[in-house]
Amino acid sequence: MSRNHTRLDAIIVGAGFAGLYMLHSLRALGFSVRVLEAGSGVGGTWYWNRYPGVRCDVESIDYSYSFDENLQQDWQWTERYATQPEILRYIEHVCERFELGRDIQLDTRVKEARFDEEANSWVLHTDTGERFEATYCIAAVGCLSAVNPPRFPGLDSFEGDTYHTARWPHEGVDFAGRRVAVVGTGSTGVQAIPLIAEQADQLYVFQRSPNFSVPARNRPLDPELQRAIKADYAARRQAAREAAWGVPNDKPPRPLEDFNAQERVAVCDEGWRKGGAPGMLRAFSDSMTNPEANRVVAEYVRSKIRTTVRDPAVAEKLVPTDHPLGAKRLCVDTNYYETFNRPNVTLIDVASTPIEQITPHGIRTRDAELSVDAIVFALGFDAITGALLAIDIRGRNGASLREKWAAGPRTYLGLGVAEFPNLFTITGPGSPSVLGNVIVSIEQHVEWIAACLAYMREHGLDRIEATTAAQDNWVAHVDEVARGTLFVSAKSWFMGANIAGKPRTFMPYAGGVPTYRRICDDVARRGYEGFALSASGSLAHSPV
Ligand code: NA7
Repeated sequence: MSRNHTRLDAIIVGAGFAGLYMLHSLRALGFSVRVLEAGSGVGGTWYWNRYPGVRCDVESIDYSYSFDENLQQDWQWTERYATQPEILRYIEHVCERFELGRDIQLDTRVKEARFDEEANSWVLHTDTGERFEATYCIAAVGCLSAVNPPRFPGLDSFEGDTYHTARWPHEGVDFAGRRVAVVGTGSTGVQAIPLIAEQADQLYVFQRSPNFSVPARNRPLDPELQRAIKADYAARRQAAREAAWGVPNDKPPRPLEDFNAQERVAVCDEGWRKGGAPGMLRAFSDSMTNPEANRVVAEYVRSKIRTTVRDPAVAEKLVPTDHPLGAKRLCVDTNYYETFNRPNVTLIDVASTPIEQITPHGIRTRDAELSVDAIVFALGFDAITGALLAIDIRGRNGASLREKWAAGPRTYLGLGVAEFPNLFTITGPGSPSVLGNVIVSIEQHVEWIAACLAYMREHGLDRIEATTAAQDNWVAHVDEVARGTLFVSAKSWFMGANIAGKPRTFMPYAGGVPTYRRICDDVARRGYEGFALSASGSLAHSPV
């Protein structure tokens, strides 16, 4: 059989953390699988994002696979928060260690996926002109992989260099002696700006809205600490699975009302000193549900910005006032606010002086034209649904996923979609996904899907589809849970608010990772309740 006419058990789209573990799991169960990956290497978001300062904002000891004891014992992380090159080395190591490469086809972008009811299979067409067929299609396309491109008028006329942080040149960029603009101050901009400022002659930071950022307090990972964690890694992993956002708690947070005014400051001080997002986000157990608890933490961070940035006018522009802390993903930085004390850094408030035009020599705002040699766009992603909807996905009776989701994504558990049989999404909308440590969520989804396919095979079944009723209930539940939190009060990418025309709906499941896991496990235990399972009668296809 030629490789482009192979009928497989499953095709996985994407070779990031999710796709790789899915491949490993299904292969171990004896399924025939192939991964199709658009990039020229594995790693997903860690393959594409190579901008200066890029590192994970979850501690490396937790942001890694837990499925293999030898792997987690052997791999040595060097820093508290791993850099992109280190994470990519880790992913490549996993690939080699489990010999995943032979089932991965790189440089292959899936353009179209169509469910053939009669054959009970997904037929995928790629930009390489190939056609693939499989009983199951598993989308492991990533929540942060569809780039939000710059759409400024005049962009094409710019005579200098432009870069998007999520499509960074592999050979790196030298900004020495150059005048540089960075547009965007989300997690990416916040990581890149301090390093670009150190190199560039002059740096202009174009900020549309300020974000909260907390110090990472990154440092080399103490070998003793790493040894101690590894001595009982299983316990740490279990603690991560049981923590609301997939990151183990040092101690369970308590609600604001448990503390007097002085103690509240001490709790914030402790989080700030420790560094990283969890210390501030979970300063109080009700930080994301009680506006007053959130205000206490937000006010604390605002005061830190004001004391760090020497020019009060600049400080005020950097202080976020339009959203609760954490309602937009909390940034984690190294010297971000300090960077605005440098003489070669200027903050441009795009909210009051919007970018009107990119000119051949720079950027013109309503107030001025700034000449620059390079523009770095750190504009983020069409998050959570963008990469999936970039594929023309057609389910039963030609149903189009784009059309079905025109008013916002609708899934059952973020795993399945009604009218799209045998399609699974890893960390899809309606699952906790990006709210916390995504690796914990990925592992949970992969293990659930693998167990589901094994169950189906065991029971002579080969078709699974979420029922519309189960999906409707889940969508309503996801919405209801979100409305009980402060997440819905920010114009965030969680809400689709960063992309013009995208429906505004809170996409992740905010009920916490352990609750969600329990629900998924219960669904499986009850024979995949909410899914319709059947045998198509076409089980006897030829093995590959
Ligand atoms: P984000 O968090 O979406 O940040 C994008 C930034 O770009 C943000 O400051 C935006 O301002 C800004 N932006 C977007 N469009 C424009 C236009 N047209 N003009 C000016 N500024 C603009 O993406 P990141 O890549 O930083 O981070 C994404 C996630 O990756 C992060 O949360 C981590 O989980 C990893 P806005 O705030 O929308 O006003």
